[in-house]
Amino acid sequence: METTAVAHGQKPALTPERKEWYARIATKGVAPLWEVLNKIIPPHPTPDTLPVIFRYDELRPILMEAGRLLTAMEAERRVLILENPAFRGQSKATQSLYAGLQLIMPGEIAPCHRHVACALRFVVEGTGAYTAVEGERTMMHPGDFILTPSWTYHDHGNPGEEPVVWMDGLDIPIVNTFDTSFIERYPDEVQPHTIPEGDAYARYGANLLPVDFEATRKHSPIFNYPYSRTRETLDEMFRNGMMHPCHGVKMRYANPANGWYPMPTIGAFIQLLPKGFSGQPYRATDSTVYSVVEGKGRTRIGDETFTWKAKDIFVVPSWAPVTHETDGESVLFSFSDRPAQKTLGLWREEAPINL
Ligand code: GTQ
Repeated sequence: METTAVAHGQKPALTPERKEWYARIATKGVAPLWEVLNKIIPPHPTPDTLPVIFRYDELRPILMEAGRLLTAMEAERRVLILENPAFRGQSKATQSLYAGLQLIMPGEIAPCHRHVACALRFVVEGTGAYTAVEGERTMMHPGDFILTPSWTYHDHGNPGEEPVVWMDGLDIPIVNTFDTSFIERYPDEVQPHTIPEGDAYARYGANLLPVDFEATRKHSPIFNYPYSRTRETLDEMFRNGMMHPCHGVKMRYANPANGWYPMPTIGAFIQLLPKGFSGQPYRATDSTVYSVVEGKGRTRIGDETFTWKAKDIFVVPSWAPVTHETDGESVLFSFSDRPAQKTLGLWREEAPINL
């Protein structure tokens, strides 16, 4: 038999004899690992996810047209899916996460349902709408971070006077990877409003827990993390000198019952970048969706630079070097599958990158 000396990690040469054998065994439904080993187990992540920016100035008029085209009731959810160009038609912002921009017009409701996929909402524009989760309503304000945990009944409504828009983040691709998706419609359009507004936040959001509380669920008992509180924290941490060379002042949203992320599959973050910030490059294995809350700046992702302003949304793929710069003081919200990766022992980061 003919053999050739090959460097470790190189594919064996494709001889006519081998080629003939590969073709023959393919008919039996098997394939040689050595032809694909480097592709399926690459030396570092080679994500299909592409860096991309969605400019709100371009999307807002389209979203408002959708507001005239059909009702929230007809649509069930009136959402523009933010498609990663690498996954056209697959409803993915990254390999593992879905993102969308949802609109609810004054007087509308989006009917009640529950699904295995969990959702987060990050409010982009408008006030006067609410989300209800398991009997409690919360009014939505720009910058609020709201949870819809797995299999919890939820509906949205807008008794106010302005259109309200938020970014949805769901773990749909993760749930579908496991083939574990279910959805159930509530018998009525709106679920009964049985718990006073603000109850969850009062109960779990003040560094107190009810005396007999036990953390039996996988998600946070808080379902609205209001921007007013988050923003104060960022300011105070900045005044107190918190400053990471890559991230500025960066905090993660926490589940107060166990210190972990708010939901088991999706983690969320908020960071303040001061005026004139020029960060060091950073990378991590969790592809991340960013929503610009305030300010103006630029983010370099791999070899590309994206200029952003408030309400824009951009995507950073796994392991791509990312560097932020600002013109004015800026705040970035972001979400990723980091808790899922950490739970499975997969997550890695490099900060700053040793180039
Ligand atoms: O608000 O329940 O963007 O079920 C996609 C699926 C939002 C929602 C989405 C959903 C929802």
